[in-house]
Amino acid sequence: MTTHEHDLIVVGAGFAGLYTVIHAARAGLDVLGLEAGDDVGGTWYWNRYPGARCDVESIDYSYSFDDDLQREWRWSERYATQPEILDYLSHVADRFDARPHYRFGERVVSAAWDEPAQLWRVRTDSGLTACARWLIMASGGLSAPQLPDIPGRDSFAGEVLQTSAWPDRAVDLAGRRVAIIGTGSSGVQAIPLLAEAAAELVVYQRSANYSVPAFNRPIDDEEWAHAQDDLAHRRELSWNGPAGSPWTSHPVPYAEADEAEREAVFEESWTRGGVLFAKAFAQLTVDPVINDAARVFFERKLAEKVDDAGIRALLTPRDHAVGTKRICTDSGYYETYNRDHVSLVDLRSEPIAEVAPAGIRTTARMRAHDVIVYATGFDAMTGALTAIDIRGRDGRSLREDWSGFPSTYLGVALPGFPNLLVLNGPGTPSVLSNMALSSEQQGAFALRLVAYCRGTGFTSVEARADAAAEWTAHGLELADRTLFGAAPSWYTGANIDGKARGFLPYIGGFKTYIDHCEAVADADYAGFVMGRR
Ligand code: NA7
Repeated sequence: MTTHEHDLIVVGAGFAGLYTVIHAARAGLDVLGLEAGDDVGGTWYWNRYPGARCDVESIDYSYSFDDDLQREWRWSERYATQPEILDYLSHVADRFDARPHYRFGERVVSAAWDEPAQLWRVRTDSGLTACARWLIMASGGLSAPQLPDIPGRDSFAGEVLQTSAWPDRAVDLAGRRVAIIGTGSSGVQAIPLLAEAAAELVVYQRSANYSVPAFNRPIDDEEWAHAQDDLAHRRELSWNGPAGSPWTSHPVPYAEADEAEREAVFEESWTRGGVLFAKAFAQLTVDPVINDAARVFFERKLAEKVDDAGIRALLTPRDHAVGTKRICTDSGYYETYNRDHVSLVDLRSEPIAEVAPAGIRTTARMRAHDVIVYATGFDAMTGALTAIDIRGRDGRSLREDWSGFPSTYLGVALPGFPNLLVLNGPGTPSVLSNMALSSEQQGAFALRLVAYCRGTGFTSVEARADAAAEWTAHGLELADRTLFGAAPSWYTGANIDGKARGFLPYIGGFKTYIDHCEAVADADYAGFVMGRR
């Protein structure tokens, strides 16, 4: 039996996949979407833990491609919750009739390039097979969860929960002794709500992070009306900015500002909330002097929030400069440690020895728990792709290629893998940017390349190895000029044992990156090799 041949297979139904499927269908392509979840949403489908919210403002963290869509969807809060974002993506899927193109509950396990047929042959965990001329991986940068390999992990007799695979049902923590491992963005968002619900909460912290309050609030009608009037301008700033959002750093360089101005800038940036604190001054994540001033400011704020000096010391980041791990955006995180039933375990001084049926044993003592929550992060940017057996030309394995540092051209194309396009992959600025706009840019770039090849009669296209090497070296060189490389973060692969180290995202800025992509496309895809069969 011959398998139906699609023009395009898109893997993933998050922001990037959904955009791409909608626009491929609009362009008249026969597109098949494959998604492991049972519905659209991507990150926002899986990460249903209490407190899950986006750390980019809701007005910015939404598609810009359709003006009616922008105007009809009314965000209720400054930072949208996971359920609201999931509702939004579901609305988008309905509005643009995306679901009929998808097969849900299909996790792709392998994909192989068939050179004679000029097709990708894809298989899922249910045994479904499909083929298409083009394969677009929109499988997410933070979608391969990592569970730490702790001795006895599976022996725990109580309930095990994971922020990145939170059950789609009410979880009743009343009267229960809860442990949480991990204090990144997910842990920091969940901890205040877990503390609210549980009889006791023990937080197991390996590294302290910088967290800045969200100053979240409902968007009232006046603010909404103003944002609507300003939307075109706001979008223009976002598309032309360094991070896909309308906010920029203070225009006066730190060195030229006096003490009072510096203080005012940090204060204003702090009260604007969240990740933007890392952008208070340009060069904050480049110049150690500015960074240290931000650290001092942060530590003063921390002192106002946490009563106990010992806990405060443990909550003070020691292993990285401000903003070089993603700043967490919280609602009442530090204040939670003032509650009597919440305690903090410092894994630097007492590492976990084992998980036992009754709880967690550190090198210092045993603590009994009814529930353990893992908020231990992801094999970021590469993990979703290396989980799949992807074979390019002559059986070349992506997994083997990426056992070293991934070489990509513009983050989108890989030498040796014709007609495979990766969205928001390593070598793109996506995880440092507003993922909604980034996903539009990535999807549009990929579809433009597909249209170019179809229009010119090329049946294959792939990145030249030298172009990929040059792009990758350029990205690493830019990162070397910043303080990011020294931080043991998921940006550098440091959170995964044995992963090749190196700064994975492109740090040159969102607009600069778009300009690179446009220049390449305008030059008939310089750096790509086209083929015809
Ligand atoms: P993160 O930011 O990678 O945080 C994971 C946390 O889990 C972090 O505190 C880790 O400590 C901790 N962790 C990981 N492995 C272990 C082990 N073995 N023992 C103890 N603690 C561990 O993931 P998130 O889900 O919170 O956020 C990911 C991104 O999503 C975030 O940056 C936003 O962009 C949205 P570590 O710091 O490595 O010492």
